[in-house]
Amino acid sequence: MHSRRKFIKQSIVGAASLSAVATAISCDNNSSAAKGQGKKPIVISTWDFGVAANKAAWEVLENNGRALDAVEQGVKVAEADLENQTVGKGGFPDRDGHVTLDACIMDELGNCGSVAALENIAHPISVARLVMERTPHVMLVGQGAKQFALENGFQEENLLTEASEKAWKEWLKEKNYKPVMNIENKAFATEKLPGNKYNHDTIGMLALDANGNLSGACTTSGMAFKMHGRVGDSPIIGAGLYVDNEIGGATSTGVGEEVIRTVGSFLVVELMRQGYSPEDACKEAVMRIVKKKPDIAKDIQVGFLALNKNGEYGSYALQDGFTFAVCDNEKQDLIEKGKYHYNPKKS
Ligand code: SD4
Repeated sequence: MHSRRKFIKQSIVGAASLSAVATAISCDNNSSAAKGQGKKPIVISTWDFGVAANKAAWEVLENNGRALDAVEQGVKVAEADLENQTVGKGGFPDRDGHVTLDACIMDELGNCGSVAALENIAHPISVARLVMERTPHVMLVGQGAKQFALENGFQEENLLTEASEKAWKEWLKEKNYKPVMNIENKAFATEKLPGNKYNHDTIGMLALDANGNLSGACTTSGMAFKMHGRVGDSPIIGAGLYVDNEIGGATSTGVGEEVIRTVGSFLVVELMRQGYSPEDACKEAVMRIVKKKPDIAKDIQVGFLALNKNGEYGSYALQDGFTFAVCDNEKQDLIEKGKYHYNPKKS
């Protein structure tokens, strides 16, 4: 790894109706939002906490490891982070007080595995990988997923931390279920939403390894205080994650119901197959949501992140505030503010 001197670079990119302010925080003085694209290996992941996750993935990638191992190791960092209250252990519970986790993983051969509404198991992504590798199925849910995890050596543990229990008890006082936009981006949340209630967040990660193979992983505790049994887009192959080793991969974050309705990540990959750049493909997927549900689109966040077979990446979100982290040979701590977003309130 090269020197970790940090700098902040801001560039204004003019783009007619779109807000186009790119902010990059990087260890590389020469990097910019565009430079370094097209390199391999590379790993990208959603939100600021992607930086720490990318580091773990990078350790695998820089040692010529497989993208599949990289994404599993990477997102496990977010799953283990108790301060992260929307992924893995420490996640917010549903409205009945259960922490239920969703995750999926997909490799370069089109193999995939998934778990949904999994309770008491700290690393759902690793269970999802075992579903892929050790069963004839793609998806296990609820009790069945837990039984499978226990049979395969995972330990049962309490995932509800004191902090998340406290937040849930606070929420019970009003029982107001309204997703807050960009709650994952702490700077944005602190500035724009003082006293906010964290209520949604996911890590989606895509990696291209030195051999040119792609894999992806996605893991979350889903919407905070959701109905018991609710499953979002994150564990659903094609919605929260999709990888086609000939073309590229995509993942999503935000209000999962809208992503499921449009089969968002599959759509992004198929658009890249048609020649769209990663960013344009993400934009088209976001606009599909806007076209179908303009009223809902005003009040929610959905962000897509995509990486193509050439190592080029891009994102597009419904609202301002989406960020993602990038790590390759040139930049290891990069956080990019999603450059482009649709802002329904302004149109
Ligand atoms: C879900 N998509 O469960 C997830 C939540 C999320 O940023 O991504 N929040 O719907």
